[in-house]
Amino acid sequence: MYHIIWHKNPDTDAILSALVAKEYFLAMGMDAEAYRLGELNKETEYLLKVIWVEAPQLISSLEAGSEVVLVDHNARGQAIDGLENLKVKCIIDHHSVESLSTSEPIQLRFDPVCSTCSILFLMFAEQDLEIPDPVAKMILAGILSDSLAFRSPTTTDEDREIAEYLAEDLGIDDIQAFAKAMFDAKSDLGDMPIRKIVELDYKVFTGGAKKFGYGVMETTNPAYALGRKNEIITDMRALKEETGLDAIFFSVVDILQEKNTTFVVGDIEKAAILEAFWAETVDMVADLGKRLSRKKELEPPVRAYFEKN
Ligand SMILES: [Mn+2]
Repeated sequence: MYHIIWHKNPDTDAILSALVAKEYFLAMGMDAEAYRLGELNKETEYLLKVIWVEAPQLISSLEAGSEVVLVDHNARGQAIDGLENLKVKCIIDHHSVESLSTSEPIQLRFDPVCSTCSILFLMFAEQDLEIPDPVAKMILAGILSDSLAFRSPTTTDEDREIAEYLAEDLGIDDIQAFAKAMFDAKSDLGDMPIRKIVELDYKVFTGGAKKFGYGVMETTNPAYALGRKNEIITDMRALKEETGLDAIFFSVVDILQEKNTTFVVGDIEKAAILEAFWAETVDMVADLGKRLSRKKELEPPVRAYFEKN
């Protein structure tokens, strides 16, 4: 039985791609179940409600020797604890590969598309499998979420074609309106505790000998984060200290205006931001212009900086 799991701090694409992968493996005649390793974000919660899909069972670990499929990640640091005791059977992902070693031959499916959901669409299509409506909706939502409705430079023509094909099939006339409702759900944070905000979409990376955390808040309401700037910065410093990081970053990405405002907590971060993006920090804030994608535009220059410094 395949246990399909995603990374820690999962985003919508991670969760939906796990649910879609489960349907794929079931359609292929295998036994599969999707599991969740953490809490759902507001966008995903909204989508599961709209699509009428149940959230997967919450787990924190799996029995040693369990067969697992990793979706939307491949780095050990982002995977479930105890991965070394599990049997990885398959990885379906669209992120860069830092290092990958397995003791047994496995199935790998990587494509440089905007979302893992796009890859799963291709897998369904290649096998001539029918895609039920809820699955089509999950794939569409995964694409729109990861690509910020085609605004992110990670978007390829293929992603756009898949999304348009699915939307037409589902009778969704206005893709942007469908996406806007998702983004608004994601932006509605209320009085969420500050640590949850910092870790909303947060990953830890390695550059040379340095470890850095990078959180992103994609939102249609940037004023919310800017209004809680001091609290967020205080908590980023605490998180950096608690987890022994060399640096920590947090970008507020205004989806609709396509604008990146990044919080800069100290001198190391300030130097990194200056050299990686040629951006000055004023009052602990740097304007990173139209950079929307952590994967393509934010993390690589910062990693390159730390590889040299
Ligand atoms: Mn993804």
